[in-house]
Formats: sequence, structure tokens, C-alpha cells
Amino acid sequence: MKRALMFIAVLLAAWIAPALAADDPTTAPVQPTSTTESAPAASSPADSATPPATASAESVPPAAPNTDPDTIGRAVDEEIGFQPAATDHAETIHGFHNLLLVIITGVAAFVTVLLLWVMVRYNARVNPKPSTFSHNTLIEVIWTIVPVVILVVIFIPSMNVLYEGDVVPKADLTIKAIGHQWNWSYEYPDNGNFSFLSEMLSDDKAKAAGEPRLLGATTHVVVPVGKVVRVIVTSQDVIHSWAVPAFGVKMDAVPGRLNETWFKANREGIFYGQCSELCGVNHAFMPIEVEVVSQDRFEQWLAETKTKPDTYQYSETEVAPAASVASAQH
Ligand SMILES: [Cu+2]
Repeated sequence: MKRALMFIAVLLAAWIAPALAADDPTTAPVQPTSTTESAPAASSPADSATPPATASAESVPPAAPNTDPDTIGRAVDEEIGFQPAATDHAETIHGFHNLLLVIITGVAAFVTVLLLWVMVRYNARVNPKPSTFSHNTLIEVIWTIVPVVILVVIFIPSMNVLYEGDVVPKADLTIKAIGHQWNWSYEYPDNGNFSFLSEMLSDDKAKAAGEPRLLGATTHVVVPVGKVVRVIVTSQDVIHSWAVPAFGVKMDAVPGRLNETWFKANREGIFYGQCSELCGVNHAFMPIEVEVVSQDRFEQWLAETKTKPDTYQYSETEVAPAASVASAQH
């Protein structure tokens, strides 16, 4: 008993000590928050990966980053849990997560109580003469049936979530996301067939633009609100992953393969994501920025892209709109 208590004490100490150390500003690692002094303007993601310890960015007036959870999809200080869902599919995923949380908490609590009860009530000192029976039909039936019921309860909504994410409904719009080491490029095949590159903003530029550090991108994926957007995801070099948490979307970008996912944003705003497949040294510096706008604003943006040939490159050939592609498939 004494040894067991000592073991628990050692475990607690090992758990508490790093937590205390993290509170101590002298030993805590520097947190990469947006208020951290930033490095001089980096010309490429590679530069910003290793910022020098100087602070010459004070001349840039800091714009207040948007932290309104209704119009922004990003991690916010002092929040816990998921980013607010911006699609019905993300809502479904959150619901499934909450169900699993209840089940796993119940199971863990039950097993813990059972274990403690056995340790206290049936240890060698309290119960020196143990019983010798080895079978009990009722309890064996229960411990077989109950886990099966729990698994079935998990299985049904789990398949629902998988199916919903996997089967693309009739798309209003198709975009193509291509992963590169280390940025994303996008194609809008059924809106004039243009393409553009989207790179991470340097710390200074992000600060000036009121964009979150490491999440702001030079160009945004612009899509209309309430429309089914099919995203074709692929890669040019290694495996990346196109992920936007608020949409409940995460799809691997595999070279030589076209993967498909979709989302239908239910409100306007800016939603951030990141490459979510370890793809190399600058993996952390290829953000995704999706701007969900009204149909009118979307059309305005499409018109604007024609006036910026340096940013948006139009292809000679226009491809068939998504609607006719979809009908040709079915
Ligand atoms: Cu990547």
C-alpha cells in the first residue's frame, strides 16, 4: 500500500512539475502569438520560418485582427473546443464528437469505479479468503451484450458522418486545390478557367492587413455562400492535405491522384485552414484562407480577377461548367 501511494505521488509530481514550469515566464517557451514581436519583412516562407530575434516591425501600424466567431474561422485565444461550424457537415461532426465524449466518459468512469471497488473491497488484507467460482452466465452475457450495443450506437452516426462527407452533392461550383512545397495554387475551371497562387503572408504583412499570423494568405479562395462547392484536391510534389476546420473538411492532396471533397458554407466570413499532412520543412507555413461572400460579391470578384493578370492567370481553354460535368457523370 505504501509503495502504491509513493508511485501515485511520483506520477502526480511528474505531471504537475512541467505545468508549474510552463507558468514560470523564465522557463516557458516563447508563445507564437500575434502580439509577439515579429521579424523584419520576410521575402519567403522559408525566411519567416527562422525569424531573427530583432524587433524592427514597430513601424507597421498593427491592425486589429478579426476575432468575431461568427465571421471568422480560426483559433481564438482563451477558447476551448472546436471552431464554430460554418457548414452543416461540420455541425454533424461536432454532434458525433459530443456523443462519443459522453460515451467514453461513461465507460472510463465505470471502469475506474469498478477498479477502485475491487482494489478496496477485495484486496488480500480485507478479503483474505477469496471465493473460488469461475463462471457466472448472467454477468458474461451482460459484458458481451453491453459493449455490442455501445458499438452499434457509435457505428450508425459514424457511417452517417462518413457518407455525408464522402458523397459530393450536385455541385454549383468546382475549384481545384493543388499543394506545392510550400504553398497552394487554385484553379476555377468553370468560371473562366483561371488559376492563382496562394502563399503565406509574412509576419509584417499579416500584421498590417489585420490577418492572423501564419494563417493569412496573399490570395484567398473566394466562394459564394450557400452554394455546394466541390473541391478537387491534388498535389504537385509530396502529399499535402487541404483542411478547413470550420467546414469539417480535410482531404489529402496526393500527387498523381484527384481527390474530391465538398462544402456548403452557411454564412459569410473568412475561414482559415492549414496543410494537415506533414509535407516537409515548411509544412507549417502553407495556410488556406477561404472567403465566403454573397453571390453578387463573388461575381464582382470574378470580374476583378480579369483585371489582375499578374495574380490571376487565365487559361486559353474554358472547361465545361460544373453542372454539365455533374450531369454527364450520372
Ligand atoms: Cu503541405
